[in-house]
Amino acid sequence: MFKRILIANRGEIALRIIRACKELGVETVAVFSEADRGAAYLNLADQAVCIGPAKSADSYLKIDRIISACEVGGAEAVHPGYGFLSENAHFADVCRSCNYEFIGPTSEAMSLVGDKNSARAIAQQTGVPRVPGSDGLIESEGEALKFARQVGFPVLIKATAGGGGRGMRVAADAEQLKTALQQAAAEAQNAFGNGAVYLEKFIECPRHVEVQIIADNHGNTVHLWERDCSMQRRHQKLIEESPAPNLKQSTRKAMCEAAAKLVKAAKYTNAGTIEFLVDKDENFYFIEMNARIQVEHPVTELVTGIDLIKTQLRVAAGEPLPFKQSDIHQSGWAIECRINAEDPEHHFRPCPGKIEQLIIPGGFGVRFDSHVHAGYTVSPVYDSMVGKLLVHQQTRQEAIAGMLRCLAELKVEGIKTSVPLQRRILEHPDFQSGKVDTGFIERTVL
Ligand code: MV4
Repeated sequence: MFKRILIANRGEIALRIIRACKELGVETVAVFSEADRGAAYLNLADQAVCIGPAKSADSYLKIDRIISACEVGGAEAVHPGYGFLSENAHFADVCRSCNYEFIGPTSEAMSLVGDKNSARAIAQQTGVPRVPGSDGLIESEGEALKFARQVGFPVLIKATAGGGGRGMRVAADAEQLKTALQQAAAEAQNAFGNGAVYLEKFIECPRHVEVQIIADNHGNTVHLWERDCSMQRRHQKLIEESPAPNLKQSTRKAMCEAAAKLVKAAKYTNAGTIEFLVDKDENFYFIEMNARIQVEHPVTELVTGIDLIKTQLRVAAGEPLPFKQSDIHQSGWAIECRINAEDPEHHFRPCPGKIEQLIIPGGFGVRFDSHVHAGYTVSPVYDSMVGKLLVHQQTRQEAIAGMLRCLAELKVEGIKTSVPLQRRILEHPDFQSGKVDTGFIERTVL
C-alpha cells in the first residue's frame, strides 16, 4: 500500500478520500485554492498545499501545480476524485511519467472509453446492446439522413467528446436533422475542441440505470450491481438509489454482466461506471462510460458493504481485488439525496453564502458525507453541492420513510437548498411506487 497520497480535489470527496486513507493507514496531502484556504476538512489531512487562486482553471485544473504539490508533499500517488482532472487522460499520463501513480485507469483505457464513439464501438464488438444509430461518426448530412431513416425519427445527435448533455440535439424530421447536426457539432467544437458527432434513436423518457464496476491489474473485473439515477433535473442528479426499482432480476443480471464484459474488453482497470438507458419494455442500451469514482458511489457501498475508495487504492497499489463476483450481493435498499445550495424559487440557481446553523440527521442506517459545518461559507466559484444524505434500510419503502424523516431533521440555515424539492419527490405516489424515469421531475413536481 502507498505510504502517502495526494488528493487532487476539494470538498466532500476530498474528505471522503482522507477518511478512507486514515482507515488504511495512508497519509494524505490535500491541495487547496485561495477560496478553500482555512477549510476545516484540510486540517484532517497530514499536509495541505496551496495550488493557486479561486478559479479552478488556475488551481484544481492546473496539472503542473498539482505535480509540484506531489513533490512538495512527498506523495506516491494521486487520487483525482470526480470532476476537475479526474477524466483527463493527459493528467493520468503526466502523473505516471513523474512516478506518481494515478489512482484510476490507464490513460489508454481512459481515452478509449472517454470518447463516446469509440466506447460505442467496443459495445458493438462485444455484443453489449447499444441504442440503435449510426455505425460510427457522422461524416455528412446524407449519411445522417440514411441512419435516421433506418432507425426512425426522432433521433438524437450526440458529440463524441460530449458530457452532461452538452453537444446533444434532438431532430424530429429530416428538416430538423440538418440544423441539429450543425448545432451539435458547433457546440461540441466550442466546448470540447472536437466537433465529431454520431446519431442515435431518441428514447423517450428512459430510465437512467448505471452499473458500478471495479477491476484490478490481475485480470479480475467485478460489478457491484446498479444504481438508478433517473431523478435528475437538467442533467443534475438529485436522488440516486440502489437497487433500481421495478427492474426484473433477469434484466438486472444481464445488464450488470454486459457492463463487466465491456469493461474487460476495454482492458479498463480501477473503478468505473457503465451508463445504460432502460425503456418502458426494460430493453437496456449502453450509452456511455464514466472513467472515475462518481458522486453517488456511496449508495453502492451501502447495499454491497464494499468501500469503493479503499478498493480503488488497493487496486492502484497493485493488490488483487479482495473479493470475487460471487461475494457481491445487494442487501437492503439505499437512497441518496444530493443536498445542493440552490434556490428553488429562482430556477434553482446556485445559492452560495454562509451556513449559519447546521443540524445533521442521524439514527439507524443514516450517512451524511459532507465537508460543511455551521459557519462554513459556500463559495460561488465551485459546484453547489454541500453534502450527500444517505439512508440504508431493508426495503425501499423503509428507505423512503427514513429519508423523509432525515430531510425533516436536516436544518441548513443561511442558504436555500434542494431539500424542499427532494421532499416533494419522495412524497409523490409515483416515486413511491417506483415509477421513475428521466422525465419525472419536469412532469410531476416542478
Ligand atoms: C439519450 C436519451 C434518449 N435517447 N440518448 C443525456 C446526457 C447523456 N449522458 C445522455 N443523455 C440522454 N441520452 C438517447 N438515444 C436521453 C438522455 C437524457 C438523459 C439521460 C440520462 C439521465 C438523464 C437524462 C435526461 C435527459 C435526457
